[in-house]
Amino acid sequence: MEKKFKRTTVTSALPYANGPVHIGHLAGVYIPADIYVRYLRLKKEDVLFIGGSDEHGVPITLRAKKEGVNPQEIVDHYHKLIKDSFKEFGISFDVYGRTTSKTHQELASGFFRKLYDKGVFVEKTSEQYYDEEAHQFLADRYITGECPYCHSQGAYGDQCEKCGSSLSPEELINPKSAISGSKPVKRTTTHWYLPLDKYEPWLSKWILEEHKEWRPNVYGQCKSWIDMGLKPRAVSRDLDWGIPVPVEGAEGKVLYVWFDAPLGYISNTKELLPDSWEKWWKDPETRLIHFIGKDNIVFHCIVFPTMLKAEGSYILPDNVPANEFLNLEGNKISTSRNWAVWLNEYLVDFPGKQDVLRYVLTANAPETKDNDFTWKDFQARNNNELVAIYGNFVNRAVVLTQKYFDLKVPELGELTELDKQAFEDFKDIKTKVENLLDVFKFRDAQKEAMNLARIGNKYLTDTEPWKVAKTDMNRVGTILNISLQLAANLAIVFEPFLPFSSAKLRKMLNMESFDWTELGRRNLLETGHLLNTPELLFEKIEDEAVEAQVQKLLNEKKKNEETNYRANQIKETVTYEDFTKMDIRVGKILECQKVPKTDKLLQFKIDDGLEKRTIVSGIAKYYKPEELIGKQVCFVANLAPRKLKGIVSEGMILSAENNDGNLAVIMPEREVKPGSEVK
Ligand code: B3M
Ligand code: ZN
Repeated sequence: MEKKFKRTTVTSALPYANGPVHIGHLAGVYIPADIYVRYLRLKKEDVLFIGGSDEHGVPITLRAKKEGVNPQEIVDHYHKLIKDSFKEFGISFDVYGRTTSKTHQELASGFFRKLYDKGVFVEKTSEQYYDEEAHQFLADRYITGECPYCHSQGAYGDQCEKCGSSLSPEELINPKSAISGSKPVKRTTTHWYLPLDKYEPWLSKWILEEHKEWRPNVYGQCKSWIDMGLKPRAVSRDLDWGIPVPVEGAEGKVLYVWFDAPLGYISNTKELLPDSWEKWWKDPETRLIHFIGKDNIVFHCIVFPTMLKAEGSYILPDNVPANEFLNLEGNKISTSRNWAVWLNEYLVDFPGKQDVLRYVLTANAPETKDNDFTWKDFQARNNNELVAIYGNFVNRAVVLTQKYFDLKVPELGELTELDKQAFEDFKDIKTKVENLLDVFKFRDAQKEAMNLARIGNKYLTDTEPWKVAKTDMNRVGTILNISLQLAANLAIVFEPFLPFSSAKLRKMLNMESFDWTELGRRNLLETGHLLNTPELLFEKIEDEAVEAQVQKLLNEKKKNEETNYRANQIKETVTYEDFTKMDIRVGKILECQKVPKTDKLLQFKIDDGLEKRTIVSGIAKYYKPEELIGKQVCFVANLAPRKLKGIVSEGMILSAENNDGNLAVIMPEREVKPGSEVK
């Protein structure tokens, strides 16, 4: 890649300090960012790697409430835990800060004030839910109720976690305050909005025309946001945890967490370099790269750049290599259901095996689509790749050198065709890996590194030095010299990916200095150079170890099912009169089709005995339309009509919900007349 930049600022998303980090975080954000930064450092480029904890936001206050402590205690605890986990996994931040720091409070507050003084914000008064018992406005997350799509209880005002629909608090059926449990009322409140709509022409040009090279998932998401039309976004909230809005009369209001969090990248830089931070953020010759997960794309590609642009003195991101999600054993990783592999627990169960996880997560990185982590794959990649290829090759080369040459690098003699081929095979390794890393293709780049080990392994198998040793020691010397050169190349090329193993290998090879520019060279180790005693780079992972992990997850699943079941307690008693208010009837399904652009909804035409009525139901995941046509079902006939995705639904089809969330539609045991009452 042509070098038009003097330095690179690399940021990785600031995790919320309300829980430990898991493999999804590592795979999605921190490992790719770390590989990239280590690569640039090896190339002796000027780079700064910024991380930190996101310590504001509603999830943190909710957690604090649940545990009966104040938010500061929560973030203090998790900030340390997260920071330590990253360190253990070799995520090589130059700084790992926090958004409750004084530097950050000042910077974020000053940034807001500057936009305010420039007249960037639009001030708007609107009606929002207010909890009269707790005397406070309710953020979207603080309101729960029934999901209008899948009808599960406990959906949040911004999202239903059961069916994944994004919601606004107004859509919830029977909204309740998560703080006091009372029914919220509407009250007016004033907030400041970032007018994204005004910046739309600029955003459209900057992203859609000038950044066509962004990953298709990132570009595509931006395009669809812009195509849908951008709306002003509130950048303040009525909350008591956060950075106070620095405007007179704004008591009780704080900066929206997504306004302050990305500014944390800047304040953490300032924390590290109080005098020279600006060149990392304001010099046009600095390149800015944000590593994030796909759920953060809109904030990093649209909201934050708009803030920076509006402020006027900052550079904008050059690239935002966002990853898709990593699933675990076929299911979405979930903190609340404890469906995750937590880094702190992994380290207890697999001490010293940080590189194995790094390797597997990169080999399986969700770069272009969601991917799945399974313990079987983890074991297979360790045993069949790290141990059998990389480790085995290095071990054979060093052990044979110890055996035949007292750990001294032997002399290179005359070359055979096999030798020349081996040199030929690895001479392009540098260009190959660079071309991939420069465009953020980490899994392919790691594959190339592993290929180098494959080349070495094959070379030793083809040349069989242990047999040649019976007749020709000079020839053995040549073979081992070439093998050791290959091993030295492996130590360099794997450094960004597997830093712990590379350090071990360099120690074994007694390589004091190493440099990316030397990659591909055939004389990294001089003849006569003394190696250290061999050590195994990797060890086999036995079945029992991974079976224990799978069992741990299965136990978790069972616990979840039990809690779900218990959580579904019997509702309050109702009178017979109340019950008779419900008009439940049998209808016959005449037509059924998927509602376009949703994956949950089916639209039905039902013969209700009198006429055809339309009902929309969130069961598309469980039934194909053709399975239901002609069937008789039970439905609530007197439910007030509701609009779902623009279609008026006149009733609700009844189904039973299994522990695992699967639905089964209720059907009469034998055919009855459409319109028959259910009582
Ligand atoms: N804390 C959301 C998340 O952890 C948020 C990222 C902030 S990056 C500035 O997904
Ligand atoms: Zn739902």
